[in-house]
Amino acid sequence: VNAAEPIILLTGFEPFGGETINPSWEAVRALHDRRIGGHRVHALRLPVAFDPALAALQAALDALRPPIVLAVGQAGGRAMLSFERVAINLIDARIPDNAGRQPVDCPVIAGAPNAYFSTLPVKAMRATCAAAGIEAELSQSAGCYVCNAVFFALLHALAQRPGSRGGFLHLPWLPEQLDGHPGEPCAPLERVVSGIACALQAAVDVVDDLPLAGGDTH
Ligand code: PCA
Repeated sequence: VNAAEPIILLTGFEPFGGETINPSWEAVRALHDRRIGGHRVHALRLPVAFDPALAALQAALDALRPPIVLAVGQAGGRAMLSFERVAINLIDARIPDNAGRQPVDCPVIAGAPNAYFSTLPVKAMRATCAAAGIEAELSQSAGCYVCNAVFFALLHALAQRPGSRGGFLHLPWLPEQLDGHPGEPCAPLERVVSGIACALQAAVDVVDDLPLAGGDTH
């Protein structure tokens, strides 16, 4: 690790649920090695499997010591980039993971807190995307499948590393996935890649999030 050029760890997932691609990996791999705000982006592909994903994430945190981590996943049906605010210590898998495991109602990490908030500035990230013409929203739930588990394990690990911050971004389908999901919303790859770059720039620039109103009323 070159201490003069800190790493932004940017994770995406392999395909799951019958898809042949995952927009998160397609987008983050396009940013591998990019320099953003004095940091170098390292893209990592995670399996959609509970234990292997957490192990791969932990290994990368140990090896790269990234001060900023953004994990990215697919959330088919969402209409725009969706910055997650909350990770919960709960797994309730509606479908088996890619290793065939389907845990129901168990903790991500036994004995850990019930929840963590994103430590990346979700409102500043959304505002930076909006200024570039890229629609994004905030989300209060990352679900209770592998994405939430990775988000939770990330924030639990970073809680022990002062100065390191982490967040999660869910993505809509890519246009080429709509054959199997007619009529659902999608976002083109170039827009998603630009949005992630904007979000990472905001994550570097902003430590205390902007006091912009942004919560849902329901
Ligand atoms: N989306 C799933 C897991 C992997 C992914 O890309 C989720 O939202 O949990």
